[in-house]
Amino acid sequence: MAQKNRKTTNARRDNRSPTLNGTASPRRPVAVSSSSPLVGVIMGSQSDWETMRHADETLTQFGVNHVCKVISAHRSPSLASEFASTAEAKGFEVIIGAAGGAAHLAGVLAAHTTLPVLGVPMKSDALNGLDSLLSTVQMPGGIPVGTFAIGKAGAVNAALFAVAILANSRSELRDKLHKFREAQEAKIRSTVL
Ligand code: RP5
Repeated sequence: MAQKNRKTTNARRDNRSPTLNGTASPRRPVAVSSSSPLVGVIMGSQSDWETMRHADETLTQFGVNHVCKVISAHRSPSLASEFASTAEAKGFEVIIGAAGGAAHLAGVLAAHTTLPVLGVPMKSDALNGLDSLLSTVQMPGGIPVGTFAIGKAGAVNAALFAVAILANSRSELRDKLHKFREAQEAKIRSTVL
């Protein structure tokens, strides 16, 4: 089952997540065989949870064991370094880093690990997330961060991308991804205005 730090878990308003066909259902146990979390969903502040809960819900929908944590590259730099530098040894395979404003979190995490790091820029008050996007995407050559869209779409897609990475070596996840796409298309085809 997905593990959460207490603070983030307490922030959850709704423990129901969308299913592959888009309807709500109660949270269910993860199905992907792994006793330790495979994906770390790291965000710079508790205030990012309202956006990043969509990554959490998407990973839960696919049954991927993951953790959600608040770690700030600026306010808790040694924690960021410690998490990223020990993640591979702990069995993590993908890290999602989400931050807003001077959004250096994903880049800092990537600097401390060779695991794939996916960056999600938060929509900021001052510049609507353009600051977050540029801070996340403009990495120097040699330290890659796969950067996604600002806000909810980025949170969902980072999670789906993490699933796609994991699916390279897990056929049950590949099947789920195919079903997800089929359900998505069926929903569009059946839409009547
Ligand atoms: C970033 O600063 C966080 O990722 C968040 O998006 C932004 C604002 O943080 P708070 O002031 O709301 O804690 O580090």
